[in-house]
Amino acid sequence: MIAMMPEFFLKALSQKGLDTFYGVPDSTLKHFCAHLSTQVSKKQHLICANEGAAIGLAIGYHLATSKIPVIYMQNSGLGNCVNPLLSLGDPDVYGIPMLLIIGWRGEPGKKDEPQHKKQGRVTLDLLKSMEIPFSILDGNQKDVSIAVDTASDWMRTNNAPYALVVKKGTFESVPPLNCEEDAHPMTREEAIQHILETVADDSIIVSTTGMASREVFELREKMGEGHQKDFLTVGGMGHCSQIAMGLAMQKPDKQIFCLDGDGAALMHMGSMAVAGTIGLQNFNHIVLNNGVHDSVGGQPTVSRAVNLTDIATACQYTSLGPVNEKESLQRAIQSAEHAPCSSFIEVLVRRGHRKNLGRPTQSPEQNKIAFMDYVR
Ligand SMILES: Cc1ncc(C[n+]2csc(CCOP(=O)(O)OP(=O)(O)O)c2C)c(N)n1
Repeated sequence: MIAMMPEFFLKALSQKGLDTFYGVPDSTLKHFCAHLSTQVSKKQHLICANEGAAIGLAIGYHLATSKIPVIYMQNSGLGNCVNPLLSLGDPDVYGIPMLLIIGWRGEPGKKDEPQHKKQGRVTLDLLKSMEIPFSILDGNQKDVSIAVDTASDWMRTNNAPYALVVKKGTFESVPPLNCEEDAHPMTREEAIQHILETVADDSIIVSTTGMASREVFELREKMGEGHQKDFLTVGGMGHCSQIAMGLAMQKPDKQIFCLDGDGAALMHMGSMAVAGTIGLQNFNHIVLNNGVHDSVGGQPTVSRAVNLTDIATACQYTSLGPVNEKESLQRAIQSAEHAPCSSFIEVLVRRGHRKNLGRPTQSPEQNKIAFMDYVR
């Protein structure tokens, strides 16, 4: 398959007046996202908390300017925006023209991870049932220009959304994002290793979507341990704290540790308010804050500009951080185990991951069965 330069696509869009972007990053779109971050001003490109929020911002933009916004996402994010698309953007309601750029993970016939299979298989049908017309993009520049023209005409005539579904490998690589380096001593993987080594032996781990869960899996292998104490939240980004809380409510005698990402925690931050106020002595929420969406290309989140620890305190958690090195992390974990209510540890870590990081060799179903056996 030929790949196209992100620059070509950006130009094709801007020739149609499509020059303002909202979205949540995705690995299929990471080269396009990197290009946006360097070529488009901050006023015209915002990385959003979740895909539904991106639709909201896009609607506000259209109301203010009459122009057509662009929203990018991974196909797993479609679920987050079904409601605002159908109950606001749809021509049966307000009729808001907007262009969705959707990275197609799990395309049928292509090898991908279990969490992407069904989502990939139903992506086009999902759009069809939502009555959102679409074109499929690969790196063929001629087809891309035609698709952008078709989308633009359709959105303007019908005042309604149109989608471009982007295949893996569509974009030529561009240099990775050059974020300012920070000096925190631990990587996310090192922090996870310290956590696994410090928590009481019978503790339960619920880890977030992306590299963190892959690291938990590989670390257990390295430590010669089984995987039965870990629930890997391979999909459902942003919901791992609620899975952990659901477990904590039913298993008061076990300490539950949620290993969250900053992007994931921000994605559904309302859950922190519920988890904090409910006050569970065995619920421990750890956010591994690297300031970026490391798993899909390192695009920045706003987590270093807000104070997650203060937010947690305001949500009634016992906050035991922030910490950024082994000893203070270990001390915080020990205090968390004795805290009378929900506890929160923000761990500031360096961005990045091992290049040879593998993927779980157990299926999600095997993970679930072993985990449920253990929890019982
Ligand atoms: C709803 C949804 N949107 C987007 C994605 C793609 N995605 C997978 S991991 C990830 C980044 C997670 O960032 P963070 O929680 O900060 O963890 P990090 O990768 O930095 O460890 C994204 C955006 C997804 N899986 N689900």
